[in-house]
Amino acid sequence: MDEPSTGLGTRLPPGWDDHWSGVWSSEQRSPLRPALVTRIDKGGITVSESRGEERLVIAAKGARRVVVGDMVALDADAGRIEEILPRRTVFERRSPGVARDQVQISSRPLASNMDTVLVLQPLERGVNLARLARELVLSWESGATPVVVLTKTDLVTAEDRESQRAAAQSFAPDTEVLCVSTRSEAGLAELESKIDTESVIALMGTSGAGKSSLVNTLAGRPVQLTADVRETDRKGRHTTTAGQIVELRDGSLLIDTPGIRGVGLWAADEGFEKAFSDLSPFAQSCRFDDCTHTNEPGCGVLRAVESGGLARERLDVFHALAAELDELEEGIEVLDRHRRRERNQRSRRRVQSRDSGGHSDDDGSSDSNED
Ligand SMILES: Nc1nc2c(ncn2[C@@H]2O[C@H](COP(=O)(O)OP(=O)(O)OP(=O)(O)O)[C@@H](O)[C@H]2O)c(=O)[nH]1
Ligand SMILES: [Mg+2]
Ligand SMILES: [Zn+2]
Repeated sequence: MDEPSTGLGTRLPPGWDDHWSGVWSSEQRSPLRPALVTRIDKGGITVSESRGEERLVIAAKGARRVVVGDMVALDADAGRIEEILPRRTVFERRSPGVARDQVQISSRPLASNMDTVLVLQPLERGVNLARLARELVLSWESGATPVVVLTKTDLVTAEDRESQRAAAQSFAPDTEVLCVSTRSEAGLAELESKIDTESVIALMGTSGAGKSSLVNTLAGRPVQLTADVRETDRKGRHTTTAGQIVELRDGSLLIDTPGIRGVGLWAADEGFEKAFSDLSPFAQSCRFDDCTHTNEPGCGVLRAVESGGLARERLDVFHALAAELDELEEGIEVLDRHRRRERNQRSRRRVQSRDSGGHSDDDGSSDSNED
């Protein structure tokens, strides 16, 4: 079937849908071709212009920050990515570590265009509700829809499973909670029915949650997840695989990027609101608009806790994550001030060096894409 709106014919990248057709036809991109970024590692950037086909390409200057999951416009003859199409969802992580003598906090894209995030928690260890809340904030903030997957149901009693499911559900408002076992295959059909064949999914979950087992099952073959490579690489080699896309047996695509699993909170306003939407009806009756639900008089949320309408533990997790986000925002403000100061100093230096006849380089704010 030909697509008259885009004139691209039938050879289209995996994951291509009406959304991308619309984006593509909104601007004249011919003679460029669309492609999906399926892998990034030290060997280069791999893209797919059509299911089953892959090739190594390079990126033009404006497309250097390409991530796995990006839909791009490719100069097919030159083998060069010219443009990253606007991301519909994106995982960002704050760049960790210390640069020079300053704490550096900035965001960096990790993976893009996921539709669904499977948030895995192992039943046999007991659902970690605080962790679940955090992972849901991150999922919502990316723009994708989370689905909570409680794993290894074969290791717990039905009673245990149901009470944990209920607890998880109470920490996952507006979110589906499923129980699965890759061992007994319970719940797998239901999970697969939630995933569209053309959709892109990502996984989150602590070590041992069952991510590899689930991916192997959904892919129908053994898959080497990216983190597994790192773990077994004991020869001191620095593996720089940033991620890959794995095709699952139903045709959907799985983004496998180790960074997503260890991602920290990053300025998550909307994600935070969505992950705690169960508190908003109570908060609506708070006396003060800027109530923090800590000790304010007339607080509707505290009233709900007292009357048993809201679990104390739920509010505690809310406060812990809110405090973390506040701290992060303060850090960003400090950094902004620092950056402004640095920039001013730099332009002063530049003026000085021009005065003394020396050459000046440009801003050089290189956003490197490596760890
Ligand atoms: N009984 C049972 N064991 C499971 C199930 N799923 C996974 N396991 C076991 O749980 C352990 C951890 O599973 P993995 O799939 O390796 O977990 P992971 O999330 O990939 O862990 P990392 O790679 O460390 O991040 C393994 O020993 C699996 O065999 C299940 O449904 N039932
Ligand atoms: Mg694993
Ligand atoms: Zn309040």
